[in-house]
Amino acid sequence: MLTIYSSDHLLHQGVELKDGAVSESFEKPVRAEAVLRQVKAVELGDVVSPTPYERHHYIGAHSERYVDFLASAWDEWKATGRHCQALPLVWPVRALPSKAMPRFIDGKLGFFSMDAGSPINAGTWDAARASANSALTGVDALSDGTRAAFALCRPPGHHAGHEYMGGYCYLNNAAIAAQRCIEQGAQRVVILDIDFHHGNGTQDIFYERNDVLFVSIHGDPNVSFPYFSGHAEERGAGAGAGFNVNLPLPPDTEFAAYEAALQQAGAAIARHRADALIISLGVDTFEGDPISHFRLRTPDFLHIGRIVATFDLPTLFVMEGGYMVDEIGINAVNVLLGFEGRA
Ligand code: SP5
Ligand code: ZN
Repeated sequence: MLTIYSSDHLLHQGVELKDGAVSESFEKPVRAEAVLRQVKAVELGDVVSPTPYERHHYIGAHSERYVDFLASAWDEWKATGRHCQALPLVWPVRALPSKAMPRFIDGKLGFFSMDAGSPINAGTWDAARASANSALTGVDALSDGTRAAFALCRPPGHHAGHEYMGGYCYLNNAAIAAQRCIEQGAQRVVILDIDFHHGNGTQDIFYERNDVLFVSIHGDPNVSFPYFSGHAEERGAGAGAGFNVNLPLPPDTEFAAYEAALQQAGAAIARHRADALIISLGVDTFEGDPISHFRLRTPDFLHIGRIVATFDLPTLFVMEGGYMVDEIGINAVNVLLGFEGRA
């Protein structure tokens, strides 16, 4: 299987507000390096750099003003004399009256975010672009007739919505890839999100569309991030009614219950008769993950890959979360090996 990877991800290294203090983010550079190391160790296949797509390829999944914000946020922040990472501190919650975009960077940061989980620093935009471009390059591989490809994206993308960042995400790599599939002539696409966290951003982007089916298996939002998205009752709206499928599971879910949800996802995917499948591949469902609450084990990831292969569609894997650095490589690559029937 072809892997698309860019070392530009190293340009982004975030902070995280945790237990009342600023610390290193769980979403750190060694994550992608560990996955790349395992890709090479098992000789998964060639590793190539992404094609340098321009920013108009991100529009559609995202709004133009949001992409403009990401591109200029660091310069605007720096122009105020600050050199630390830029974080939002005020948000337009339900009861506040204004829907207008503020002009000042501190206001824009809140306007274009869902949480304080996506800090912006000097290299964030370049890293986010390389990540999205890796997913776009994966779409090209599928268009050329390849059965499957792996976009080793970092930073991740599935919490980023049409007009907001959050949860370590800036550009929604999987959504940008799906949008390109459609623009290249695919009638129907499925995004299956198996990251522990609900892919609220992907849901947001496609909620009123019937061409891209979104299916997500994740921790119940009553008790797990992102808390405000991911309930089973969210089924899509307007033309998209019925084209959003959420399968929340309780804390401590083990593989038996997870597998049942994955088969349920498979049934929904089969009904959509899609031309392509995009997997938001998070491995924070692992039992040892420091921020998540499922109990999958390393061999279970092989089995996930085998089940995804039975969906029998051209498949693009897009890396999302997974924070147990010692195991992220083997768990992520196990999904790919299982898919290829290699283990
Ligand atoms: C892509 C992805 O997986 N994003 C996840 C974002 C999660 N952000 C919330 C993290 C909350 C961390 N809580 C720390 C608990 C430590 N025991
Ligand atoms: Zn996650």
